[in-house]
Amino acid sequence: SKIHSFLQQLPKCEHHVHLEGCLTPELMFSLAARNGVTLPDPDTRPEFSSAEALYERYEHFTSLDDFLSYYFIGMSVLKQKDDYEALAWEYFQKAHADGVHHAEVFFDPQEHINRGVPYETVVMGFKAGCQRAEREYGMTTKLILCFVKHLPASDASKVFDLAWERGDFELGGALHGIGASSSEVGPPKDMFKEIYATAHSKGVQRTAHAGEEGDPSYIIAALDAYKSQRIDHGIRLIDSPSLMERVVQEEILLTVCPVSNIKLRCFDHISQVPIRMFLDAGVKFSINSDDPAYFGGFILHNYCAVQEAFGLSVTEWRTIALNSIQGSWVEQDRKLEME
Ligand code: ES4
Ligand code: ZN
Repeated sequence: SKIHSFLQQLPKCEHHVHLEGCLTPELMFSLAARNGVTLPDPDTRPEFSSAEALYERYEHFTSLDDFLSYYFIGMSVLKQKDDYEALAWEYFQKAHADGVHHAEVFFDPQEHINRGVPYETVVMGFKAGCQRAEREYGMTTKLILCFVKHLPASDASKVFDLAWERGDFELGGALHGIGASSSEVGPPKDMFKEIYATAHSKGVQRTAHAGEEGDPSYIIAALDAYKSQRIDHGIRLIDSPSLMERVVQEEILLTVCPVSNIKLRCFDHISQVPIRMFLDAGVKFSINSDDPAYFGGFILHNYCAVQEAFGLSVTEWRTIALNSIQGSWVEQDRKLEME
């Protein structure tokens, strides 16, 4: 349709996609076979009997933690540098087809390290995928190291120190920032406070998942304890008008993932995602895919779902696209090129 092609052509930036969340059941089964990784037994877990059965199960996530239990099993098939490169490359091909010009992508090194995959293997593989996208598509890419809240903060510290000592956060290094993700309600809201303070003092860019399932106090913790420059999700801002005002004043970018919010039951329908409210209040946000292989669609699917529910004007779409360019962690020249 006409609007679909307008949204496809609009130069888009993606700020919230987990590379491990791009692992399709097809690639999962093929890597499991190749690497000799045992997935759950189909006799006791029938959803692991085929790609079709997994897709069917993905239609019925009950919560963030229910989804995460599949996400962390899925990524256990990743072993070799080539696996990481192939996964990233699959994502970039889809993103390019959807009209993404610049992508900032998350990955969870702690999980891979705990399974015995060296940090270097993970980063080198993902980086090779990024470089191929830059070479073949002229896309710009940034890798964001994500800490996971269900594992000890001391593990996260070790990964940060290792990355820092390798020079990965330096200009021209593999990494461009840090994030925090996985379970929200449960772990302490400020569990990575020391790491974020160190990152801040070293000039490392900072974002954090907050206000997805958790109340606005999680967003306050990300802003105050982490000095986070962006908030990933942030949808529970709808419960605190004063905090929403602060986010507007401080020009914090929210990376919103509408389809993810429906699949993980944060809202019943896309029309309840506060797109209209954020536009009217002047909250800056980008629209993103989160875990596209698990939620049934990449970034353009999210743009189209928002259009179907809200019927935004061309001007409003240009504002969203412009805010997402300006909120990107990329050089000024590149921003001007995309505008
Ligand atoms: C995630 Cl949707 C979501 N929320 C929090 N952490 C995550 N990791 C991967 N997807
Ligand atoms: Zn996420």
